[in-house]
Amino acid sequence: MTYELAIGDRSYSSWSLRGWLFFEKFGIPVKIRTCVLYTDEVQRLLADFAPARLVPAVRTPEGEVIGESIAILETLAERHPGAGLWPEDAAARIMARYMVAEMHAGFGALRGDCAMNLLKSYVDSAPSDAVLADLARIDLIWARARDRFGTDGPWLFGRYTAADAFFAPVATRIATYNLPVSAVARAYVAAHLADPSFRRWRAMGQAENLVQPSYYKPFAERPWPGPAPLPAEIAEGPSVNAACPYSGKPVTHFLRLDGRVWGFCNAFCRDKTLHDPEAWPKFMELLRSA
Ligand SMILES: N[C@@H](CCC(=O)N[C@@H](CS)C(=O)NCC(=O)O)C(=O)O
Repeated sequence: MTYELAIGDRSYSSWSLRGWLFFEKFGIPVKIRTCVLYTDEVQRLLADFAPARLVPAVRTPEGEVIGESIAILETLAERHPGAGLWPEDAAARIMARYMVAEMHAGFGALRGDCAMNLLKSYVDSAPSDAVLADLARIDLIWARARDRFGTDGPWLFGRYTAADAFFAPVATRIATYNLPVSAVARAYVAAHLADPSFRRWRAMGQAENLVQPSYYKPFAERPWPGPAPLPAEIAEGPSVNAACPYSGKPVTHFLRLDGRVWGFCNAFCRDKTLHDPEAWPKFMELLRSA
């Protein structure tokens, strides 16, 4: 038995991203269960996580259910004290908890006006004064954490902590809505976009290929502001490899990269790789060794 984590669409569900990062970044094994937001799937999935009414929701190996991302974080931190979800330093931990709580309760204008959408990036999103005020506050608390505790790494407290997981969807909003922030904040946003775990999440969202019209805005678009993926395309077999790099099962779905064809055991594994090959260590190992 392991943890189970209920999430929504990876391209749009900012709270699901936070919940997933708690497991992914801190090496806690988890089984992911997905639903499509704004469909019957949400309540069908959450029936197994009663009384949770939103994603993310977690079921512990013993069967206890946790909703609310901040409660999920505190429970994981208590149960996995060596995983490093919070900073080791007591003063840094106070600041991290403060920032996470403020994020959980606040920044309503930014969250409301700039819904997370990892499939789009805009030239100019004409932010309101309320959004600009949220950004000024975010800039201030990010700078305070970075100046005081974050000098030995790219993250708020140096190494990656749960506070970074909490602000990951804010970083994506700043990037995709091209919002004005300081140079220090821009560097922190770039660290999120380049993070391999985040890149895997985004590639899986692209593979899900779901459209939630209310998350699309009528602004001029620009290319994705994060690292450009290696150029792969869907192809026909046969492939260099007979076994899927992820499952070891026989290959049935194919892509072309570097002039060669590579196989996977299902469409989702092919497509998540297609969208960002470099984000997948097992695939890159195969590519380099073949
Ligand atoms: N306060 C919650 C927010 C969770 C939340 O708003 N989840 C959204 C998706 S990002 C949801 O479940 N929406 C489904 C619905 O409203 O039916 C948390 O911290 O986890």
